[in-house]
Parts: sequence; structure tokens; C-alpha cells
Amino acid sequence: MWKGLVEHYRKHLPVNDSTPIISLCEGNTPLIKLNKLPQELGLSIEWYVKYEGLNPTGSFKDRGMTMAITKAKEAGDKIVMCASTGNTSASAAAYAARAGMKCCVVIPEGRIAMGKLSQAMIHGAVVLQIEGNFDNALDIVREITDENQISLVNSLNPYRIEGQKTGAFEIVDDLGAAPDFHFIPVGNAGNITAYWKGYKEYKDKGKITKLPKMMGYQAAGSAPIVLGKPVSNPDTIATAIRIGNPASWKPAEAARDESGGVIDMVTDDEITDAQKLMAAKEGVFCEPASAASIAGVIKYSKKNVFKDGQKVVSILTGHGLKDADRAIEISAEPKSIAGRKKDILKILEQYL
Ligand code: AN7
Repeated sequence: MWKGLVEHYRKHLPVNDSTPIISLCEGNTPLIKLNKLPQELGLSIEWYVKYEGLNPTGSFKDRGMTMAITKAKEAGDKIVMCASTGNTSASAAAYAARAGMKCCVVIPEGRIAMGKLSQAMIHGAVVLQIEGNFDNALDIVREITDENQISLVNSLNPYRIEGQKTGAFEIVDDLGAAPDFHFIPVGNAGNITAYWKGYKEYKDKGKITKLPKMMGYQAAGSAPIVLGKPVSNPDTIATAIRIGNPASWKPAEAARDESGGVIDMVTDDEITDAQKLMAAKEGVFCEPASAASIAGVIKYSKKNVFKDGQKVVSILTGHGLKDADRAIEISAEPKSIAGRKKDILKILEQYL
């Protein structure tokens, strides 16, 4: 029985026999091989997506949160706190509930996808909306957690990175090797940092000989690392990565440079096209931010640098249902018809 990633990878994680592990059986997410998309794009790569939307709260944040909340519990903290574009707050609220702790989330008002907001609310977090953006929220939360006995559970918390590095372990355990390229959306840049740490640890332990190139993708309206300077008014439909001053900026650049990868950006249109392609051609529904890791492959493939048979992994960081409003906005409207058999058949004629 799968008991969660801390149990499974405990020898790689900072826990001991008396650590009270707080888990919702996260991790062990599927690595799905794409069938249609490579062909449609004329690519002869072996392309996989890691469907992190299948974690308990619907995003990769659960990997880090199981560790962060476990360590907060071990330290005897009663309250945890985070700033969030949505998924961190959903995950923190759920794991805090599981641990019997209070959670406080600070979010940018009106910029959180409804699914994520509903999660923080139903799990009983103190939900505080501020007028500013994520970066402003994180500044406030850092100050408060510095000055009080409250655990910060954003990815600045090193235990978050420890938990999230297990994503790299799972990919290697599934493929028997690291992929050639690892495509990943970049917001606050914790996840690219964590995956790179995971791959490097597996290499140090002799489990792999070769490391992947780390390929990070920001949204064009929120691309501080690409532009080389903070963006004061970040904007994108991919609200999860609407971040203008990433906390893990330096480690993300290190991952890029040490691996020989790139950090680039994709437009909202490219993100939307990629999200629709994944859903319609492969049956995998991811949220807009996640689709940046698909749009990234499409953009990069135009440079004609992929070699036949190379292994490419894209991390689909969150489930599409998180932002159902957006999916409805970009899809064909349901047709309203009279409920007669012949009206329905008339519409289906073209597919028969
Ligand atoms: C679906 O929830 O920052 O580069 O506060 O929700 O590690 O920040 C979310 C980020 C990618 C970017 N995809 O990851 C938050 C938050 C999804 C996300 C990212 C986020 P990082």
C-alpha cells in the first residue's frame, strides 16, 4: 500500500522514527506517455507528462507540504502561514487540517482560481485577501513568520524543497534514467529548484549517470528571470505563476546554468493553445500554468534541436479543474437544443 512520499523516500528525507508524518498519500503520480501530440507536431521524441494534478489537493504543492507540515508539527508549531497564488494555500489548508493545526493564507484579491479558493475555505483556513499581488503578500508573510512562532510554508521553507525533490526520484524510478530534457513552469521558482536537487542527489547516489537539461518556462507577462529584473505588475491568465519577483530566483538560475538548460517565456496564447491540445488530443486536463511546460516544448522544438528518440518530460503541476472557469472560457459553448432524438442525431451526423 502506498503510504505517501515521505514513507516511500524516507531515507532521502530529514525524518526519523519519532517524526509525526502528516500525509494524505501524496506522490506516486503517473508519468503518462503522449501518443498523439509528438506526431501532430512532427516530433520524434519520447514525450511524457507527469500528472501532478493527481495529488490529493490537485497540485504538486502536496509533495512539499507533507514535509513542511510534518516538520512544523514536529517542532510543536500551532499555526502555519503562506502567501499564495492559490495552490499553496489549498495544500497548506488541507495538510494543516490533517495535522490539527491552524492555517492562515494571504492571497491577492480576485486573482485566485475559484477551485483553489474553495479548497482553502472548506479546509477551514483563515483566508485573507489583500489588494496587492503575490509578491506583496509574500513580503508580509515573511515578516510575520520571522517575528512570531508561526511556520512559513512557502517554498522558502527548505522542507518544501525536500518534499518536492521526490518528483525527480519518481521520474527516474519510472524511466530507469533521467530524461534528456525536463520542462517545468516557473513561478516562485521553488519547483525547478527542487527537481534539480532531486536529480543531483540521485546522481550522487549512483542511480543515474546523466542529468537532464532543466527547461523552465515563465508566462510572458510575468517573466522576471527571462528579463533579468523583477516585474512590478506581473500579468497572465496563468494566475498560478503571476509572480514578479521569485523567491528562488538564484537557485533557478543555477539549475539552468549547471544543467545547460534555458529559462524562457511563453505567451498567454501559447499557454492556452497548449492547454487545449493536451486536453483534446491526449485526454489530460491541466491548469493554464501547467500548460507552460507543454507550450515550452512546442516553442523549443522550433529550434530543431531535439534529436530522435530523446526523452522529454513536462511537469503538469496542477489539475485543470482548479480553474474550471478558464476552461469554459476557452472552449466551445454547449449547444442548446430541443430535447428530441432527431435534433441530437442531426448534430452527430457529421461524426458518424
Ligand atoms: C500549478 O500556489 O506559487 O515555480 O502560491 O500553482 O515552484 O512557484 C504556485 C505556483 C506552477 C510555479 N504551476 O511553481 C502558489 C504558487 C502551478 C502552480 C507553479 C505554481 P514554483
